[in-house]
Amino acid sequence: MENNTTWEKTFILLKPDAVQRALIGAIIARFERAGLTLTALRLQNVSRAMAEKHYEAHRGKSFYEPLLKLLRSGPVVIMAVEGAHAISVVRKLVGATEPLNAAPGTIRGDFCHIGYERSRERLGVIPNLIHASDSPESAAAELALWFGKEEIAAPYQRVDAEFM
Ligand code: IDP
Ligand code: MG
Repeated sequence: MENNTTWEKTFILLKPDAVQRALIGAIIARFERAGLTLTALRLQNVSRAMAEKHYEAHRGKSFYEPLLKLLRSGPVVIMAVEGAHAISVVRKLVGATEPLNAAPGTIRGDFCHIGYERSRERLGVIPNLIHASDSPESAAAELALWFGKEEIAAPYQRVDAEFM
């Protein structure tokens, strides 16, 4: 809606563990509650090619193949949101990568608690419910990867925008 340096657009993906645990509504509510504006939303399955493109930066790591498998183990929910400092606000709400160490009050800290050590004994990757872009560059690339321009809603303003 706004066009200035503090207004950001970012990409969020609810992983199959979030969808299968029926946490979609509870998680989206946190982003709405924080003042972010939802501009695109879709539930879909993920092809191998999309999973590879999305996690290109992790190719070659020990958890890469298990990560792709986890991402493709059921439908995901993808979202575009925008707001003041949206990229860092979303990362703050998501919490640390390892749920065992994610602060209470964050999505990962409230809804999952698995640690790296246990994940190695089980899936080989840490199921942590959600992905969110971590920089302006990754947000732009991930929004373009997952959504066509016509899939992003026309700008609209929240009624409480004045205070956000
Ligand atoms: P992020 O999701 O917090 O941005 P990234 O470092 O981008 O974390 O890693 C992508 C995903 O790969 C994580 O969300 C997690 O599911 C998995 N992952 C990352 N590092 C490890 C690890 O050391 N062991 C197991 N899984 C990992
Ligand atoms: Mg990441």
